[in-house]
Amino acid sequence: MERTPSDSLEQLVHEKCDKSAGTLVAVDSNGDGKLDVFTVTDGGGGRPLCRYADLNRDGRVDLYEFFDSTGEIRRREFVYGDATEVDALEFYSGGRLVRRLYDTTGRHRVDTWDWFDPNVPLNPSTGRPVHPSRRERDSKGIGQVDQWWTWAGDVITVVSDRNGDGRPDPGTTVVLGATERKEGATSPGVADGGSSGGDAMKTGEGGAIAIDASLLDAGVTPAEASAP
Ligand SMILES: [Ca+2]
Ligand SMILES: [Ca+2]
Ligand SMILES: [Ca+2]
Repeated sequence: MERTPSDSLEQLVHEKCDKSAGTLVAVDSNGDGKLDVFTVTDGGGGRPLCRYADLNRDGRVDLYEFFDSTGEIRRREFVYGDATEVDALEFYSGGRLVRRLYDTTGRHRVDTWDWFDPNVPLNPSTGRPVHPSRRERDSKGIGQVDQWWTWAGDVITVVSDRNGDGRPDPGTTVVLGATERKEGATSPGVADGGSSGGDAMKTGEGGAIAIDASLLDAGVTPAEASAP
């Protein structure tokens, strides 16, 4: 289960979006007089190659998008806060999100790996999966996976490695479910793509396992910059 930096897929490495590859088209998407969405096209047919944008208008690029030969999205990189490093990296297949790497703690290494099932319906308003189908986490940031999350509908089961051998241990199962939510619990939406953190988790017989509920949603903010 250990992840090694030699596996390039597992690194949060920025891919170049360079205007020398084609023609740069800049747009002021919000009309404030400042250009904020920059698209590199192939120059010939105008097919987009990549795009970068400053979504929160702080003068720093926070989103990069890359397109395949058919013009579908194939990769997104997210840069949060004041960081210059990539915080999250998404991979798409046929325009659908299939895989995500996430540095949730700012350690500049992946600590959360998400897989998305292409058969799960998308959220119609965002066009994104409502949740991953599977997740592994290195919750301690020590380079070893110690949590395994699986989704069945919006019920999430998390098992953990408590003794450090890299395998889930009996008695660590935590179920984060829809049931208490339907009965009027405190964290609506948390398990199905909402953005709130909260405490919807039910601790199983194991107890004392730190599950970061803020990670329950499909995660990274979708790109307003999908506009041209
Ligand atoms: Ca602008
Ligand atoms: Ca920004
Ligand atoms: Ca174990």
